[in-house]
Amino acid sequence: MFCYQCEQTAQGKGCTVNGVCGKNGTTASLQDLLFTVAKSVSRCAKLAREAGSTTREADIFVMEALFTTVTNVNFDPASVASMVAQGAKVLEATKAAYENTCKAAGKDFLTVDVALPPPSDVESMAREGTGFEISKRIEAFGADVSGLQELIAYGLKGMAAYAHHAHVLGAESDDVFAFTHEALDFLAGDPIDIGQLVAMTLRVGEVNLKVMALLDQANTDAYGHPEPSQARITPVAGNCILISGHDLKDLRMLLEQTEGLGINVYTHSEMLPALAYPELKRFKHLVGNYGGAWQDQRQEFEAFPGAILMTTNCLQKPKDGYQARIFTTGLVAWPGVAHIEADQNGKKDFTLVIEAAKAAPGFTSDGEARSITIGFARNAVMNAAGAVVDAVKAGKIKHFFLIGGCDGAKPGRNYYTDLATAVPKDCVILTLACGKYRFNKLDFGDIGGIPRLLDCGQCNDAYSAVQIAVALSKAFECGVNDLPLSLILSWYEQKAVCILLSLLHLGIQDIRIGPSLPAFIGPTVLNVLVEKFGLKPISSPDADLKAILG
Ligand code: SF4
Ligand code: SF3
Repeated sequence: MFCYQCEQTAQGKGCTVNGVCGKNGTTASLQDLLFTVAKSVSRCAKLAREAGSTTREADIFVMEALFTTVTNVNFDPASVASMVAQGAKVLEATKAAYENTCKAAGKDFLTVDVALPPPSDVESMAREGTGFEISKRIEAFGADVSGLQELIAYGLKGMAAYAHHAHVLGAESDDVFAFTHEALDFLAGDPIDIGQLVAMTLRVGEVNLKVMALLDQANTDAYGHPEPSQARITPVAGNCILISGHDLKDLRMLLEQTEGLGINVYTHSEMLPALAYPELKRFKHLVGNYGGAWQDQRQEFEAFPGAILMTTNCLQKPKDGYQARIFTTGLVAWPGVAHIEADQNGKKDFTLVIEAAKAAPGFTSDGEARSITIGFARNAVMNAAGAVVDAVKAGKIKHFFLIGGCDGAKPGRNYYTDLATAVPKDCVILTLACGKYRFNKLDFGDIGGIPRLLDCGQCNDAYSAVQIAVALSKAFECGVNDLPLSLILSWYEQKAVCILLSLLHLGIQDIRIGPSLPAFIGPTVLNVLVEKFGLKPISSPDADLKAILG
């Protein structure tokens, strides 16, 4: 296997034996095969669309296939292999749709040169997948070209995850499906021109911004605008379910099915922002948040005295102590862990989760009541915009820091806590995604009633942060790059990649990223990012603060 798509890749170079994340060689090869099948499906879908055919099956398959290969989503070889088999059928059907549409119109059609993986067992498929290892393209094209190809691929994977979150809420964009096919078709052609590759990279960022807007709209239409809220972070006595991941619809279904049963529901990691949505927080048995970011789950889940539901990334290898009471749903899977499927209408039956919660001891007593303030997505911040602008004009707020992104296990990630705590008292910190768990339980105080720490939400709520920045730039009649605003981001997986591409597409300069630079970025590409966008690796909190504030 060879995989270097996430920040924790072995020795900062690539996982070659087993993934640091827990992905084994078989699953890695199957994911390489799945990605290759997705490229082939998109190749046909693009042609079929150009010929005038619809490609619904291909649209959904490609989105799900890409999301499946995101870090910490699907570790189950059988599940990935069944998607490959499904992809082979979709490929055949899409190819036929293209040819039949052309024939019906009396037009010539191209013979699409895409290999159909033969129906076979998991091991044979995995062997076939080794032929599509990224290392082969690094050998063929060099670090810069293959790295840019992968940057596009990872951006598309992250974007597919967000598109899928919107899709389950009924929000879709045909333009997004069309672009995904176009970009995968581009990759299938093994492009080597650096200029074309960079241009496509920025287009991924552009389209991803649309996807995040779509998801923002879908979430707020379904559950209302997040509002500043107190989220309890200590336990309440009673049986309990912990729900993790990004999928708010799963949470809503779980809340409906557990209402009145005497089971308390807690959010975990990226589900924390759910506690600020009016249509979710109105459920009284959604009592609060338990635990922190994903990489602490093996200790936290073991200690949690109830059932656990993983709706999306980030999943780690379950420990024996909770393997029987953890459940996956959606595209998340781990071999041997019970998986809750949706029916044809997207409805899920969480009876297994509820039974496991009843069988577990639950919390025997209330913890000391403690809470944190969340819910500063765009609407809430816009409502306070007048006060914020006045505070800046009066010199009470000197600078804004966006400190957010994905978390991970590396020791260098203490930088983000150290930076947040070292930010001067006359500065406001915006945060989002699971990286905030490093510091979101600390008391940052307020500036004239404006909290110094504003939690915008999940990683996809980077869209909210962008809207806030745009609103501030309008209020101050300047460009976003001229605002007293600095972005210091942490990255881990491919959702962070697509968000970074969206920020670059918007022309945002001088972003600092860490804890380390992606292994897939070659030296020439890094130079482009540094020269064109002023992208910088993080250094030390003191040095970075000095450089930012002067
Ligand atoms: Fe390694 Fe990350 Fe790939 Fe997992 S996803 S195999 S940790 S590079
Ligand atoms: Fe975190 Fe996985 Fe990325 Fe949604 S939960 S930000 S790492």
